[in-house]
Amino acid sequence: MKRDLVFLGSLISLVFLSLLRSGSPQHLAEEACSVQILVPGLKGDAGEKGEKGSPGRPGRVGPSGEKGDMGDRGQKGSVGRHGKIGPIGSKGEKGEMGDVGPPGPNGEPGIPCECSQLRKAIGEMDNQVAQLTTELKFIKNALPSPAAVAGVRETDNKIYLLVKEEKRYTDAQLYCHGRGGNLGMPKDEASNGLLASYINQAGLTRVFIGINDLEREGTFVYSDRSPMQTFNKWRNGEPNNAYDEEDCVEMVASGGWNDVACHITMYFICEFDKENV
Ligand code: GN1
Ligand code: CA
Ligand code: CA
Repeated sequence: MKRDLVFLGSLISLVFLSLLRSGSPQHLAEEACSVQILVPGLKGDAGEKGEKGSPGRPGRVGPSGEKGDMGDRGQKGSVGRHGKIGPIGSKGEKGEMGDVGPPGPNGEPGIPCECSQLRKAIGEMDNQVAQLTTELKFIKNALPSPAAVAGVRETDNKIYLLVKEEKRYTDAQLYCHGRGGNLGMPKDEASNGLLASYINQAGLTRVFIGINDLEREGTFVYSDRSPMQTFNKWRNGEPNNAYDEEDCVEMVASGGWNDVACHITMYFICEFDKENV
């Protein structure tokens, strides 16, 4: 601003001076009056020192300082807040079976079946079983069968059959074997007593039983080839292999055993395992 004023002043001075040189004095005087006070006055003397000004504005922010040394380690903080719940863990092993629960409620009533035919068939079968039972009882206890069967005797696991047909030992054994059994083989006191009773009740004195020493003289075996055990019912003095030809065995009414010739004929007793019948 100040510079602009100085420039304006100088310009006016130049105009004034050029007018002074080119015009007449009279004309000059008129022109000088028309310019008047457009030119500033001369610079005054320096004034007295002013009072101290108010504080200036804050300076600009200086550059960042250098990084200082690391401070001492702070004190341990207080316990933090409870953390978030972690992710779901893996599946555990199968547990043991629990106790049996209480019984459930009763089910809905079933649909009535059309069982009349079934019931009828069952009824008929019941009748047949009853009839057969009666007939079997009759055969067992009253009449001899066409095969001259005089009833049977049973233990828990055996059936004994007295066959009133006179046969040689080997034929008697074949007869029993052909029906799935053997000649009777008393192997203990109980079965021996049962056979003796059977013979007595039939009014007989002797029958073939399944014991022989056909293969080796003096070595008696059962007809199923099983060896003699400690149990035996030899009569006194038996076996004596009389006439040097006695390789088969009979049971007499007392239940005692005697070796006899195999070629003679007599009645015999077969035995059957119940599980094979
Ligand atoms: C004798 O006595 P008896 O017939 O019942 C014999 C038996 C013979 C049998 C041959 C004690 O018996 O050993 O096997 O004849 N008994 C005696 O028929 O010698
Ligand atoms: Ca003999
Ligand atoms: Ca004898």
